[in-house]
Amino acid sequence: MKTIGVVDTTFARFNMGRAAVDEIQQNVSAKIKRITVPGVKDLPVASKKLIEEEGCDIVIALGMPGAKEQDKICAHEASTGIIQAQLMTNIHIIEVFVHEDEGRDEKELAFLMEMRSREHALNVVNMLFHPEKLVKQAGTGQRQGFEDVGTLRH
Ligand code: RDL
Ligand code: RDL
Ligand code: RDL
Repeated sequence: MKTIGVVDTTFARFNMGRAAVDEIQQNVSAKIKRITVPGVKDLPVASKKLIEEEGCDIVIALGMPGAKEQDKICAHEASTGIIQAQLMTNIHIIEVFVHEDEGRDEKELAFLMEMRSREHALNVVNMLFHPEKLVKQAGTGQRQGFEDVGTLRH
């Protein structure tokens, strides 16, 4: 059986990991290893440990960069680390970031955090079990959370 790693943060203002686990369980039967770390900068090593020590075949790493300038820098550093962990392990770590200032208000932010977590969880399921489904979506302007933007030419 394939194993999917799920790592999220206590910094986030919505339980992104729970949404991702729920979406995975609704779509596929896989083993899930879930952990939670304090913030986005802790996601890279947590993901790498899920891969190397827990045998995960893919990982979904979820977090919420805050709205301040130092949070944006922190998020960029976290992203760089997540990419490095992928290159070191040759395993995908799907990064699900929702910036706190992407929502107009708390209601929209919560909606976005839930929907982006779920839509990327589905991407993870498809990457692992149905990669041909992503090829079918090539060039279609998919977005996670808000509306897809669509293709330029049919
Ligand atoms: O290793 C402990 C912390 O440094 C780590 O958890 C950081 O990711 C925490 N953190 C910040 O220090 C910060 O300035 C976070 C943010 N901003 C942020 O915007 N989002 C986070 N963590 O998830
Ligand atoms: O690992 C899953 C995603 O984080 C990853 O696919 C990103 O490349 C998706 N992405 C963004 O998160 C973003 O803020 C993309 C863009 N911007 C972008 O401008 N173009 C992309 N992806 O192809
Ligand atoms: O065009 C509006 C948004 O798509 C754009 O602002 C994106 O950069 C928003 N975004 C992120 O900032 C991010 O860190 C997205 C993702 N991750 C993502 O994974 N998928 C998105 N947008 O559709």
